[in-house]
Amino acid sequence: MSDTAITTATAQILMMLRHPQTRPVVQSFFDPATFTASHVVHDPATKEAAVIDSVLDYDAASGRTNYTSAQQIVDYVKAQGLNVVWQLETHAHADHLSAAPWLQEQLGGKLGIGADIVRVQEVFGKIFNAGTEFARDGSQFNHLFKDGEQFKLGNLDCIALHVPGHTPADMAFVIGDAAFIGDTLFMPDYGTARADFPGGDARMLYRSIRRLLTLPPQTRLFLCHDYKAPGRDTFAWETTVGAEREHNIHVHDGVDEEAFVAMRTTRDATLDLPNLIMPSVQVNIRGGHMPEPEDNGVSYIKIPVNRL
Ligand SMILES: N[C@@H](CCC(=O)N[C@@H](CS)C(=O)NCC(=O)O)C(=O)O
Ligand SMILES: [Fe+2]
Repeated sequence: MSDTAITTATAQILMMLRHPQTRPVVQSFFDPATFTASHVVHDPATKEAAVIDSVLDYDAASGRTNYTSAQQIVDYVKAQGLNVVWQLETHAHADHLSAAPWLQEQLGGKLGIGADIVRVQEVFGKIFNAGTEFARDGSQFNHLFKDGEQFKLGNLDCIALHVPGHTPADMAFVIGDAAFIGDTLFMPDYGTARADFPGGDARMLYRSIRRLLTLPPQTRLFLCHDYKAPGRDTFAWETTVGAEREHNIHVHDGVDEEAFVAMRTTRDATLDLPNLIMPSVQVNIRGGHMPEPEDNGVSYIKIPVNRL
């Protein structure tokens, strides 16, 4: 992983902090069914916006989708008069379906994800025994981000960082002084993401997290999930680098790699798989599209028996 990318992100954030009027505006939407926080971030000067980690509601018993959560994003974007230029995924989520294709129809924006999604497609393509019609080249997305790639949101400087560990393809998107870090760190009192999904790696996760924690301490961090830590009554999805370095129960300053890996591996062995892992993975590796309909016009979600 390149340290130049982090140095560039740090310099950009420091510049942003000197000019607070150029700080992005962030509105988050929390889905209590999957504990997912989606974010809409925009440049107040130009109204260019990105939607990050949207949720398509899915009822597992009936196999039915609906757009209640995604509609809240559409309503907000329209009320604010925003111009959506990106639909970003921090990773191929294993716990909720992405609403990106539907949101693209409603609002526009290019669909972007980390370049290593091809590795995730390879792993899950095998697990779900997908046919040759399932391309494992990331072509379901409009843009594949590389580590250290710079881009703009209106006047705001942005940089994409590869932060693997939870999955091989996780990205963090630094937009002005705000970093959307997906499933790496959670709130300081809850800790970190699991690293036991196929292709996950606790050691890699530790290194990605330590890399994120070299961003300036004031950097605003926006998380993808919150499960409420014991003793906390409300959901929360925003913190700072400084707060994580001081208080994160799994990786505060001073916790070394071996201690983290031992803790994460032990904890992961106790966790059930997410309720929606089967539909989520099959849909999200296809850029949020359902598997190809069969000859009766219906799409089916598979369940591999005794495999995961
Ligand atoms: N009960 C939740 C669990 C979801 C889950 O496993 N979340 C992942 C992120 S996709 C995680 O990292 N959890 C960390 C942990 O609980 O330690 C569900 O069924 O959706
Ligand atoms: Fe996740």
